[in-house]
Parts: sequence; structure tokens; C-alpha cells
Amino acid sequence: MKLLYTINSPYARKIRIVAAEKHIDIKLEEVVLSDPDCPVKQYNPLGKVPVLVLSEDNDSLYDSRVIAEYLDNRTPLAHLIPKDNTAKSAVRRWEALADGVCDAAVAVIMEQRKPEQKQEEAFIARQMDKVTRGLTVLNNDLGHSKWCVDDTFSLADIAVGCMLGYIKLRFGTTIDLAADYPNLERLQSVLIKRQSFIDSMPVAN
Ligand SMILES: N[C@@H](CCC(=O)N[C@@H](CS)C(=O)NCC(=O)O)C(=O)O
Repeated sequence: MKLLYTINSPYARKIRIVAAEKHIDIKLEEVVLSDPDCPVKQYNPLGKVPVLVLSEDNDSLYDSRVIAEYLDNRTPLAHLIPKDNTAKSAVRRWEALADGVCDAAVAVIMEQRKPEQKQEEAFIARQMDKVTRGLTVLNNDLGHSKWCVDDTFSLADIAVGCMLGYIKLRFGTTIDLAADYPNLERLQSVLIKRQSFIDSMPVAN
């Protein structure tokens, strides 16, 4: 199995962490999405990472939520998605909201990379609203709990941790997690001590 990824994609990081936590050996292939020869489109018509290539005859899985579930079911070791339906839906909702915050944050970054006169301020403001509303709900829902769902480390914590890593990377000077979202900051400070998080830390570029 081979994972096509980019170093700072929070969705791809989620998969790298899931694989590491589950002790599943996958080959990592870093790609450059803007490269005309980038192999991602061959496996995912949407041209997005992460993609998990299962075999050379183009058998592949995407997106990150599908890959996470596939890897979680591959070994019975340390389940990250609970079997119980209520807990499972809770974990997947946390993941959906964390991923949704990433979607809005990525959209802002893409807009801000356009020449200034082509950027739409109203679009950026709408996306930033989603980021702040999402962070507020996640922070409130976490409260003083150690982990997001049922006091157990799960895919919810991984998804939230990857989102927080991306927010720190891209909005570190404008969003003060410690001041405005202290519960999330506390969760992040625990997560970044795990080897899986250390090994997949995003890098400024
Ligand atoms: N819902 C997807 C989102 C994946 C995604 O948006 N990946 C970004 C990188 S952070 C990407 O590949 N963007 C390239 C593009 O949109 O063309 C997932 O969870 O895997």
C-alpha cells in the first residue's frame, strides 16, 4: 500500500497518524499537486490528496474518511472508530466538523494566494466565519474532557489535532488558540507529544 500525500495536508496527516497509531506499514510518496506529472489524478479523478493506492492496477481509496475507516478495520489493534453506533456517529461528527474547518481554512489560503486585486474579501470573511464557528463549537463540546468522545483516544482526536496543526501553521499569528479556544489548546498540547503527531508535524513553506 502506498499513500500519496503532501507534507502540509491536514487530511493526509490524519491518515499518516492513523497508520502509525495502528502500526500499519504503508509506503509514503510525497507529491507536488501542481506538477503536470503528478500521479494523483491517475488514482483520484478529483486530483486531491490523500490517496491510498492499494495495487498497481489503479485500485485506490479516497478521501481521507474512507481511507481512515479502511485502515481502522484492517487490524483489530487499537480501534480508532468505535464499534458502538452512537459512539461511532459521535466520532464521525467530530471528524466532519474538524475536516470542515480545514476545508474553510484551506479555501482562505487559496484565495489569499491570488493576486490581491482578484481576492474576494466577502468570500474570505464567509470562510473565516466557518473557521471561528467550528472552533467555538469544538472547544465548547470538548469542555474539560481529556478526549473528544467517551474519554477514549479516537479518530475524533486525530482529526481535531490535524486541524489544529493546520490552523497553527497557517493562522498562527491571527488565531490565538490558547486565549480563545483553551480546551482545544490543551488537547493539542497532549496530542503533540505522541510520536505519530511528532513524525507528521507540518512545516512552514
Ligand atoms: N475531503 C477530502 C479533502 C482533500 C483535500 O482537499 N486535499 C487538498 C490538500 S489539503 C488537495 O488535494 N487539494 C488539491 C485540489 O483541490 O485540487 C479528504 O478528506 O481527503
